[in-house]
Amino acid sequence: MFRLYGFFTQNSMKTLYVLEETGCDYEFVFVDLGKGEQRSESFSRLTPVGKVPVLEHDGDSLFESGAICRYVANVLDSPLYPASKLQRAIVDQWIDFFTCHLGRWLTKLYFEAVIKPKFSLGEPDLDGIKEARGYAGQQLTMLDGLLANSDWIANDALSIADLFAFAYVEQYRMIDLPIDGYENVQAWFDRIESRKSIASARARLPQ
Ligand SMILES: N[C@@H](CCC(=O)N[C@@H](CS)C(=O)NCC(=O)O)C(=O)O
Repeated sequence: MFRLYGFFTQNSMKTLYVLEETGCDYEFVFVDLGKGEQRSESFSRLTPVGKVPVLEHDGDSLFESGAICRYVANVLDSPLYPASKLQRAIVDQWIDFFTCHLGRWLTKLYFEAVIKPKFSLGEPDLDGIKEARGYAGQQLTMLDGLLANSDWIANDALSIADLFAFAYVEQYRMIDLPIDGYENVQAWFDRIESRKSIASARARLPQ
């Protein structure tokens, strides 16, 4: 059985969404970053980097949300990570894109709007916020164009790339960046959010 260690932020949510979507059996352990639980001795034994998410499986442990999502889908032979080499590379390309670009900017905005005030981490970085809003807007426009031609991000099928991207885009509600102006992104977002897996994953978090 899988055991996932995570928090309520985007990197953990990606992995929770993938686990739920596969329908597999797994245990979720909430690691409270606000209490510094990621620095505990027991957690440090699982990962050298002191960050969530971490997946334990068959006595081994893995960190990095992308590696975890791919591993889970791979082990379960899930169509969320297609077997075709090209289709797989297309899923990977979008995962990398979201990590390095749109997800990066949305996460910067989330950090400034939610994490900094919640954990008293200092004054807002106004230049950084302006830059992140600019790039996020450009990339949401690109994504809107892509989703005009397909319901899903890669290969015309739901994949880990959609769940990965969804975990970044859902931050829009907390960062004052409405997505209703991006009609196709909004429709894609609603399509994913209405899946049972999303509600089940969210229900795993402490309420
Ligand atoms: N690239 C990593 C990022 C992991 C990460 O930054 N996790 C944050 C929460 S979203 C964390 O554990 N922070 C706690 C810390 O750095 O002490 C991934 O995708 O898993």
